[in-house]
Amino acid sequence: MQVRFSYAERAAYCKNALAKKLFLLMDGKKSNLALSADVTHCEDVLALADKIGPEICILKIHVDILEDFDQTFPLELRKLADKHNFLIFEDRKFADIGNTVKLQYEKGIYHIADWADIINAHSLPGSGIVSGLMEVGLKKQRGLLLLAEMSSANNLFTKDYAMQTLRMAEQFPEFVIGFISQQKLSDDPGWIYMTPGVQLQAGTDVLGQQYVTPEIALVKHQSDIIIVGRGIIKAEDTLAEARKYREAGWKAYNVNCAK
Ligand code: S5P
Repeated sequence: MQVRFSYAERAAYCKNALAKKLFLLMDGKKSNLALSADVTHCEDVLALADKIGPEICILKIHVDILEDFDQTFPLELRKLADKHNFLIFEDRKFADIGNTVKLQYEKGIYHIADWADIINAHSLPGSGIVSGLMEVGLKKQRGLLLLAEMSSANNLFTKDYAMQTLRMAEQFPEFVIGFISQQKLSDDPGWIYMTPGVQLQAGTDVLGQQYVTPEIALVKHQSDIIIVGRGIIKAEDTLAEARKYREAGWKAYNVNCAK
């Protein structure tokens, strides 16, 4: 089995300050769990953030599914992120030309750049998408993930697309922190891989989502962070369930970690 550097060691390879911070946060907090808080009211996101916050390294949201978004929401979320020491990831999946994504990131109702530590984007439109987002995010010390693969059935991603996405990321190491992917893509220890489509039992949902277990994602596929949504938020006891995922994630990380 391939031995890997610890998260703490990998911090030294990051060219982006936020990526470094995330690796050290994961190491210090002993968590490689990201919660996907896919609920549609602000108070429900905030309640999850307060309850599950101590267990996670990242809280991921879709701000555009909130029915009652107002400008106090990001401020409240930031307070909880500081209180519990996690990063905020807006799963916006930008996918347009550089000039448009720049506006979508900075302007509109949400002002995503003002509060999201991490955002993600498709590489499909070409490197202008990264340049556009970087014009806004770099000075605010934000980080970008590129989608190299997706978890959904019958998706159009290919191995070649993932490799070209990696090549694109390599052009912007000061802003791109890693990938949304199902597996590790490169031997450079500075990239962070986040894998969605994770539940304690492998399976599918009725709309084509495909789940692997934390062990498959982190040991077999050498990813770094498990992103878990309904596996936790639909549980009767969300905190107890989050703890199970956190434990499973940390145990899986330690299987092939060098330290
Ligand atoms: O390939 C992907 C990429 C993402 S970011 N597959 C995904 O499922 N996601 C997101 O992860 C998706 O938008 C959702 O917010 C979360 C998975 O949620 P779950 O409830 O299926 O765990």
